[in-house]
Amino acid sequence: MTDAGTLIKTTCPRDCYDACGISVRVHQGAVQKVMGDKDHHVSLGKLCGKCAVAYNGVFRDPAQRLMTPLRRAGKKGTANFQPVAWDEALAEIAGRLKNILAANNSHTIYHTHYTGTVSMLAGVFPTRFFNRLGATEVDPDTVCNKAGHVVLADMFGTSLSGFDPDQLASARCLMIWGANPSHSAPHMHSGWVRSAGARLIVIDPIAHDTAKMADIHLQLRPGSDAALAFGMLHVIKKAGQIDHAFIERHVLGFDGIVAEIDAAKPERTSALTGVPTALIEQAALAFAAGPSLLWLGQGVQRQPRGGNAFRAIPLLNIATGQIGKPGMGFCYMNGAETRDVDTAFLLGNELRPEGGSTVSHMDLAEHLNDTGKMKALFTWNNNIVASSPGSKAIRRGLEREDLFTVVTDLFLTDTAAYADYVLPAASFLEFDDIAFPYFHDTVSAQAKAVEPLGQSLPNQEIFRRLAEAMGFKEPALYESDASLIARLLRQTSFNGNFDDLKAVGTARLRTVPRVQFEGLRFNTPSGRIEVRSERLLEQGYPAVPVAHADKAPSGKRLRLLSPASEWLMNSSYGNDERIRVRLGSPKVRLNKCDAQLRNLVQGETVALVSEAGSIELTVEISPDVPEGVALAHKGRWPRHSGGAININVLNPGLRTDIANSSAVHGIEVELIKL
Ligand SMILES: Nc1nc2c(c(=O)[nH]1)N[C@H]1C(S)=C(S)[C@@H](COP(=O)(O)OP(=O)(O)OC[C@H]3O[C@@H](n4cnc5c(=O)[nH]c(N)nc54)[C@H](O)[C@@H]3O)O[C@H]1N2
Ligand SMILES: Nc1nc2c(c(=O)[nH]1)N[C@H]1C(S)=C(S)[C@@H](COP(=O)(O)OP(=O)(O)OC[C@H]3O[C@@H](n4cnc5c(=O)[nH]c(N)nc54)[C@H](O)[C@@H]3O)O[C@H]1N2
Ligand SMILES: [Mo]
Repeated sequence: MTDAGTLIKTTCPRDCYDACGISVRVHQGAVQKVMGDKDHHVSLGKLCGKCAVAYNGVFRDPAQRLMTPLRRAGKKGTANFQPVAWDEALAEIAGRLKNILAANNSHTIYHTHYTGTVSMLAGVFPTRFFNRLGATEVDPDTVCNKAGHVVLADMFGTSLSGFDPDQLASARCLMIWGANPSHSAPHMHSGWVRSAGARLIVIDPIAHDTAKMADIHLQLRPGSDAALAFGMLHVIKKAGQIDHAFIERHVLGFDGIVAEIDAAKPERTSALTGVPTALIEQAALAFAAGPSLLWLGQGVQRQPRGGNAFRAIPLLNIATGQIGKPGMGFCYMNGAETRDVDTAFLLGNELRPEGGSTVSHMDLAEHLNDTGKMKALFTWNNNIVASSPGSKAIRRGLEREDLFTVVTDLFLTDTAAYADYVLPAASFLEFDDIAFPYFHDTVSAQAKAVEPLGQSLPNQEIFRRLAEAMGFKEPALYESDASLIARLLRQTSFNGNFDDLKAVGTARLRTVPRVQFEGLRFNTPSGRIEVRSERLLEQGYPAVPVAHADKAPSGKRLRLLSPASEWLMNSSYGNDERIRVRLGSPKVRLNKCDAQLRNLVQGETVALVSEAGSIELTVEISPDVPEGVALAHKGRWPRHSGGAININVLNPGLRTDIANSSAVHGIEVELIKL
């Protein structure tokens, strides 16, 4: 207790590497302030700018939050709703769903969900309900990082067991490839990245703030990563730094790439990537000298050949034997498995009928517009009008009068505006949950600080009640929060119950940093790292990675990159007034040569046009953006962006070579002076 109230420790459950510890000051049942937890090893008492604003702004604002269930009372998309009681809303929704089930059409019920919240219960438990329904799932990872997951799992047996960040103390080089921690992991950027004195190499088309503090920044052309990786392997081979003994024992199919490595001479690599030969050599030798850590970003695999790029980049660890020892390894993401936790029980896959289907987010717009395929749509933890490709076609589909749509969210998003029913979700400050951060191997409590605002309910409770309204009998649909939390926590090495975890907020589960792939056992068919993949070959892909670089855009087109914004969390916070002031008008950032070529000046409005649509943005000339690239960060709310559209109006649903996943950073645009 302090004078001003009680402090409650909890955890930020946004889709972010940092997973900050939070301290909530509560007085007389109301939140007074949401702050960083000073005891937390990442947040160290400070939230990032966007969360500090939004958690003390829109997240607690009854005028912005959904307070009751809503039923549509006007044309779809006009956000004309009437409040309705929970029981009534759930009974009516259940009635509509039962009609579909009675006609044996459960697969025409679709649901989309993603990482609006990444806590375990609110993020995963509702899938039990949809599995029981037999609904078609829009595969969540396809809008984000699936290509990377599929490729790493194929090669190493898992994509979810990366280096332990605490290994940085033993490393002499940290290479960040296609991630922008200064936006997407702000505490890692300001703390961890430079904390141990390791040499920093950043590989990114944009000179973002993390790249600016690097010792070496390789500012390559978008989509040229595989060529760059092979060019670096060439340098490493020439310097005699290939670890043949490691390859002999632990790698399958390395022979298959040797000719490609030999051909990837520095001059050729430089021509393909735009990176000067001297920098390629410096970076390659610094990495090979080791011990080195490689952070594989999600941005780099969001490219048309992102799967191939993700097969090529970790070859640097493989070729130099930098796996399975302290200070070495790569990290895409650390799943709960690095804490020995199996979260699969949360999904309820056993409830799913034989042959239950999934589709990619890249096909969502098409399915939405097909009256035979989709008859009902549920969207939870996901704002498809803002975040998914083909936003114009998505809106057209959502306008269908015959489509039954239910959205659950904290806010009346652009997507929710189309719903037949909107169900108000409680925020993370309002219920207990557990989080497994995807960078550090910790376990964190999300602790209820206050009662849910208005009539809002946690996701898990919404879907329990809907299961009841459906008359479903399976006990798994009704498992309590306490039971789910206990089953997760029990699997970890944390010594205590949920109350004990709440007392500390976040528990660090080891005293000695974990070594990635310790013992060098790989869960692949051969038990080795599989550079050559029979499975991918069977699916029609090259057996081994190739030194590919995308062609530069033709004519006067530019490559559009739309990565994470500093002030938004995907589309979350886009409705917070103070955030909107910080964002200003929607911008496109350009190199001055590209601006001059098009006769454009700072501050003028320009139309960006792709095959999918067009959008008007304000020009900002920036030395951080290389020639040939247009940079416009993701996540604005269409409704608050002038023309009621955001950058995804330009996205035709471009997909990766492998895994049918988003290649949103591969879009080409023309700039038209207005
Ligand atoms: N152009 C472009 N588009 C992109 C990307 C890109 O790089 N460029 N990146 C893609 C990526 S990586 C991702 S992950 C997707 C993310 O896209 P989305 O999944 O849409 O992500 P968010 O906007 O963070 O969250 C969605 C919604 O969840 C809601 N929410 C938060 N907590 C809860 C809760 O407890 N319950 C419920 N019911 N709702 C909640 C939020 O209010 C928000 O409206 O966007 C993709 N879109
Ligand atoms: N502030 C904030 N933080 C976030 C999010 C957010 O929206 N805002 N989103 C969260 C989510 S869902 C995710 S998935 C992560 C994503 O976070 P990151 O892994 O950092 O991914 P992105 O933001 O998509 O892009 C990162 C970088 O990839 C670069 N890039 C694009 N194309 C290429 C290429 O061809 N080669 C190389 N080498 N680099 C390329 C971009 O220039 C960008 O700087 O961030 C999470 N954190
Ligand atoms: Mo993502």
